[in-house]
Amino acid sequence: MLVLKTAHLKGLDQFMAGLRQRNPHETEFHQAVEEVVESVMPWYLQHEEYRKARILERVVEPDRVLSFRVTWETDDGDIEVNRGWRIQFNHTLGPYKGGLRFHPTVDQSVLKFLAFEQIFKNSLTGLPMGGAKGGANFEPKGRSDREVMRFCQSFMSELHRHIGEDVDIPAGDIGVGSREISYLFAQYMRMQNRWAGVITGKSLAYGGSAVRTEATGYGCVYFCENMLNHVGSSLSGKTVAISGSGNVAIYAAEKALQMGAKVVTLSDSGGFVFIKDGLNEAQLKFVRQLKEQRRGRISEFAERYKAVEFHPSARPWGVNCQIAMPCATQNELDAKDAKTLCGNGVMAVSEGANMPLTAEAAHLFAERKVLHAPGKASNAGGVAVSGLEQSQNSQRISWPREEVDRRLQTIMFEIHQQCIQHGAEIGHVDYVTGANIAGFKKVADTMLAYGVV
Ligand code: NDP
Ligand code: 2IT
Repeated sequence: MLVLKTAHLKGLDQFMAGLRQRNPHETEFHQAVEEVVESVMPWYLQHEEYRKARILERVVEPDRVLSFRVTWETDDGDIEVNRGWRIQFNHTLGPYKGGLRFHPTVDQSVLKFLAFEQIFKNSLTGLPMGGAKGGANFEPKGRSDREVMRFCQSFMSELHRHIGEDVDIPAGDIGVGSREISYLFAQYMRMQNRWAGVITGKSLAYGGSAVRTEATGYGCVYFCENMLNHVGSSLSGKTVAISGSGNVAIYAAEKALQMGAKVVTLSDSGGFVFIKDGLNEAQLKFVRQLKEQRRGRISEFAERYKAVEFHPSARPWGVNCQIAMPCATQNELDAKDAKTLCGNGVMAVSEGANMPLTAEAAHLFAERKVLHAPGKASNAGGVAVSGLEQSQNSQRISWPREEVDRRLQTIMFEIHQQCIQHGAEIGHVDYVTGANIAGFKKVADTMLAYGVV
């Protein structure tokens, strides 16, 4: 585990005090920065060239923060006003790239944390992509398709002037799936009068990539399998607790089943379901239709199957499992949950969501030497296949499913190798440190090469 010496702690404290002062109230952003900086500080302080160039100070300052009003009309003719953002954080390694999130909890702090994480995640994929994120404090739940369409059209009426296939390429995230991507893309074409590979996560019919829908969940499972293989184990026969039941959770569950694991939980903001005998194919199909087509609640899954228990207003981390995959949202697994999981003998935690662990939970897993993959490594499969979608769009071709899946597996394997290279300790791999240093180093070296910009 990472042990910080006095000089490192002093450096970290000073740095974080300045960051907090410059960005008051942005607690999620502080948390994401601190996780990266505490990992890289010992290594950073050994490299005078980075210190002299003030790489850390520069990399935590976004290139630009765009904030705009989104006005739209409900089916009843009422006028609604939301706030939209695009944070173009860092384009050192390529055009800005990152998803859009529509959720009532979205604010500047949440999007800055996500865009900051995205810089290093995208760096780890090895593809030429900078870091960005955007979204709105819009609640799509309970809205009709037409309301969501009008919201997306209004959102894109402003966003279109800030993005482009070689400038900034958004994609989906929480609350932004295939329906929203289609509305957003159509409005971009209408405003610009041209087709461009300016959004990823498109449907196959109009330029999407095979496996993009599945990529984040599949990638999270591939990464977990790499961690387990490295210690002479595998997912086959293991009990897995998954949170969430959206895009990432569903395809993590599907791949885990294919690899012979037993998936015992799924959840949504209403609670979690416990599937004692393990999720089967028919049940997974039911959940997929429930969530993707009917936009229903996970409690309806328990209503349909007698053997499935619903636990309202609770999180799944109390169940017995060897593997945990948090795939819902940030800070959804705290120190108490981490203790419970350790008490139940958890071996590995593979993050499908972005920053799903509180800092205390992450520290606890590090102390107990649990294999813990941070999202910037284990959920990078989604943006990686987005990068592959861009490549296919540029060439005006579509690769077959097998080809994209093979490339995804290779990318996840190579991210795992980079984590080992920078995070190996005697008898253990610190994946958080490994991912942070590997992701950071490439950005820092390129910033040095660019000079003072
Ligand atoms: P979806 O909108 O498809 O699903 C989100 C899931 O998380 C739903 O089950 C939702 O429940 C639950 N959830 C969301 N917010 C909360 C909350 N505040 N409390 C409890 N449950 C919540 O999103 P995705 O599956 O795409 O995203 C899930 C996570 O994965 C996010 O952290 C995202 O940033 C990350 N991610 C996504 C990628 C992608 O390609 N989509 C790529 C990499 C990371 P409910 O429906 O009740 O709100
Ligand atoms: O958090 C993420 O990596 C995503 N939401 C996917 C971003 C993308 O551009 O595909």
